[in-house]
Amino acid sequence: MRKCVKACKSVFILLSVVLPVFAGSSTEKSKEVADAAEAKVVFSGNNDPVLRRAAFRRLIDDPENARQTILSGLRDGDRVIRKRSLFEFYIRNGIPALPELLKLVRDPDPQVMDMLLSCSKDLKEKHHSTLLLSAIAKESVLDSVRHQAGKMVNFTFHRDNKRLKDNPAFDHDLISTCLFQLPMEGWRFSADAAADGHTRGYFKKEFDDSKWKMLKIGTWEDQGFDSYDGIGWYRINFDMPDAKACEAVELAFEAVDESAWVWLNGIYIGQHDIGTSGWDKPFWLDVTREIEWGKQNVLVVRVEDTAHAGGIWRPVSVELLK
Ligand SMILES: [Ca+2]
Repeated sequence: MRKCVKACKSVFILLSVVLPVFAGSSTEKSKEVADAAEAKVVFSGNNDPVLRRAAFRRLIDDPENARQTILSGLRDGDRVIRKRSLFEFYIRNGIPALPELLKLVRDPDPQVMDMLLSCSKDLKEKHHSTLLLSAIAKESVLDSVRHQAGKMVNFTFHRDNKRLKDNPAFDHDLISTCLFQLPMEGWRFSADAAADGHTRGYFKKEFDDSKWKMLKIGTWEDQGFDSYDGIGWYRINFDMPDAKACEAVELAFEAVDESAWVWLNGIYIGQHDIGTSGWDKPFWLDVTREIEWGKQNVLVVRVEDTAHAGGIWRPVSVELLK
């Protein structure tokens, strides 16, 4: 238990910042419950929330009553008691708390969910953390919490994609020759409201997208996803001709509303992630090493839209630089 308390110190520091309410206002502090027997009666039968919280505090300090009080506190009608119970339960049980934590993912109170998200981040076993965050991302009744949890589920893709024109060692003039524009239709698409598609391997070359919807280049609002803000994944296969002489190959995106993360043939290429202002800005990603000449290539784009229209709404091309 001492180990666990130590391990959870960071959570405690965090929670002591976000939880001043439970330290008790001066009014609450003045209402203390003298002994455990009285506290039990108050906790189970009194309607005054201040008195009940005082009784709850008294009981969780009592070794004989702590465990049962915390367990029942996890389902208490008072959100302050639920929140504190969640914290105490996690502090006292560590990873074995996971099954109980999973039962709380549909709690309607934002502060309880903030606490649960904090606990998720602190779980030492990565796959436990992923499990809990995925459950929150899927099941929370609060939109913002679902979104936040989804973002936290191990999304670590980032790459500084250096274009040839920005390489100081390359001092020739480059001419961009559009090799070809990718099809305007026939993109496979899946909304990803839980924002956990990356944990399902949506970016993998061999991923089976045959059940995904078929979308055209254009906003997803115009194609059956009216008012959808969040993550959406696009996949398309395209054939490359046999190798042509060139200095570099780039993917040219005329506009994605509003952020994009890109994989080619299962390899992470780079991102266009400058926030809402990115919705109409063109961007280019070098794929000289990843493109497969004379073969079918698989392009995957994860799009995040936070407001208004969203999606790959302007053409995408493969460009050769000479
Ligand atoms: Ca938008």
